[in-house]
Amino acid sequence: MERSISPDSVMLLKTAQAAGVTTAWDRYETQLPQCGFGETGLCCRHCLQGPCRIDPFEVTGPKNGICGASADVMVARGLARSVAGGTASHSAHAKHLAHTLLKFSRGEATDYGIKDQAKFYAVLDRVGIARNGKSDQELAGELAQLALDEFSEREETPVWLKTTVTPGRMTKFEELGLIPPGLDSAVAEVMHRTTNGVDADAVNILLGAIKCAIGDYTGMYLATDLSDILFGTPTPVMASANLGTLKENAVNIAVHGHNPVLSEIIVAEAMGMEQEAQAAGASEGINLVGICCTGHEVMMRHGIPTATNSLSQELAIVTGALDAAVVDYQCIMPSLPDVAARYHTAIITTMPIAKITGATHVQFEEHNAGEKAREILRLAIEAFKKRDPTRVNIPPVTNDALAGLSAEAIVNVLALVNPDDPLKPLIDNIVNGNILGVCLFAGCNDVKVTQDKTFVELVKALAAENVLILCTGCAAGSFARHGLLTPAATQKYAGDGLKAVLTALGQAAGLDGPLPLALHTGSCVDNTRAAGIAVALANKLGVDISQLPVVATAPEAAMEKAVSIGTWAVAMGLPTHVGVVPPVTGSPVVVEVLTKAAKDLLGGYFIVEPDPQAAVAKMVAALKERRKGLGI
Ligand code: NFS
Ligand code: SF4
Repeated sequence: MERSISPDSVMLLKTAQAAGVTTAWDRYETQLPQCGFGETGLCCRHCLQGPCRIDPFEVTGPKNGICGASADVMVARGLARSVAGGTASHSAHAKHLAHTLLKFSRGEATDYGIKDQAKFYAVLDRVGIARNGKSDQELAGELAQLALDEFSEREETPVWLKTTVTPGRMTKFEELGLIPPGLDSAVAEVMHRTTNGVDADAVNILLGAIKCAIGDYTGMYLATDLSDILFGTPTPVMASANLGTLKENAVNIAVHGHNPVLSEIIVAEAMGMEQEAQAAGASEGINLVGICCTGHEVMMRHGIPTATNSLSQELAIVTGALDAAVVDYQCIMPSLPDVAARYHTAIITTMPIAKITGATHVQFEEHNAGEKAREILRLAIEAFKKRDPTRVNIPPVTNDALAGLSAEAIVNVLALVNPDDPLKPLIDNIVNGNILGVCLFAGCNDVKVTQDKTFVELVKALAAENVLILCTGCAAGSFARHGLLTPAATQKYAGDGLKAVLTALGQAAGLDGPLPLALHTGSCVDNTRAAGIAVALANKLGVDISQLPVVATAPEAAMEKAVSIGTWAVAMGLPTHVGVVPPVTGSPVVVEVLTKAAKDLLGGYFIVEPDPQAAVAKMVAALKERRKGLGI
């Protein structure tokens, strides 16, 4: 199998091989063949009597675990725990922002502030905090406290859930008992009910997983709100992508991970340290680039280039030009210090819960954020001095990438066409068929499939069918690397109807050409921005999200976070495609519930389809079915 179709990855994989550097792709090969029990979800280690495994064919091997768990129960429990893992990650990210806001309100985090007052007030209004002449600092404290209350068990529906979904969804969630008891409680409940001897009904376990995923949605919405308040709501910005954004004559620093609490301060402090970098011999000063979602956070807000994605993060080091990778948490390969040991790159961990043996740890805290950021930047400059120029091998590949299309930014562009009723142009074009429907691209790259191949094939085919594309996280990174976040891509690949709409919007926005083929709406936690647009459309039309011609896809999903997002997309009522088969095929009941019964229950359901052409056909059919339901 081809490892990647991303030209910079392809080139650096050869470099890595020649240098004897091992990457995720090599390690994947050492794992083959992967265990069939695990692949089908039929292994369990939830108690010390295990590991237990079940014969997927139930021929000669065991039909049950030692405790009696059936294949259906084992698979459902495993999937539920993945959802809990994803939810815990997003929720921790959200909680971190709430703590930052709280510290700001107490005057303990002076490097932070309210960057976007309009969004701050809009969120206060939405969550029901009256301003009553209180200072922003006081209000920030109240908002942070309300946010933190969302995490613990309480009797009320989480505020960020009930104020952000359609009335129809809320009724549905209430009827089905799917209101999470609190965001951390939702995770704890899944861990409890999936331990030995608790929930032994696969359907009930899956409902528990869906409830937890709705908690995941809630935490993600909260995270995006607080990020926008603290760091600004993104507006359209021209940036660039690929590993060619590293510069030979600069101190190259990658911010990598997820939370803008750290990366925003690094961005702010880097400006003041240009001279130090130049004094060290870097004529172009400091060059910041992003990897993974923290990269998208700073790309959306500052136009910082996105260098690469999770799967190919090691290759940034293999350029020989990366002086430091500053990481916070999530999707950071434990292998980074091993690869870096072959070069001069400093791997700098910053979070107490995310240290890596062999890395340099600089504990980052909000109360001395600026000082710590400068310390980190100095480590990068020191590392630059050790760079071996003969090993620098930056692939000559860069692409333009328009980013910054938050929900607010999209509405602002639409308002240029119709100031009184911004959503109307979008609705009109969906009704008249210029736009067949909307597809949200999300999720990771996965070493099991050729990097970017499914992403690129799907987006081109869907755009040709006049599907409006939104994208986030590694999906957006993939499109950026292939020049698909550009007006030129719209000219080349969009169907006539979609092209006309994107051109009209591009002109209204004062662009030279159309809006990009895919609208970059943010990092993975920002998937709720797309949900927000869908909710606004549904509310305006007086229907539920489950009736809208909107689908989601994670064609190369890898992480637990992608599983929890996919699950809440289904809960929100979206047909949700996954291109990598999740470990559920060992259970006929789980497969049936996720791909069929969910449709009757929630309107959303999973479409598992590794073949890109077949996946496009299924997503287009789902959009057409929805259009028919609406009579358009
Ligand atoms: Ni999302 Fe962002 Fe990427 Fe996957 Fe990881 S970086 S949070 S989980 S790999 S899309
Ligand atoms: Fe085996 Fe049951 Fe223990 Fe899982 S919980 S390891 S199936 S005995």
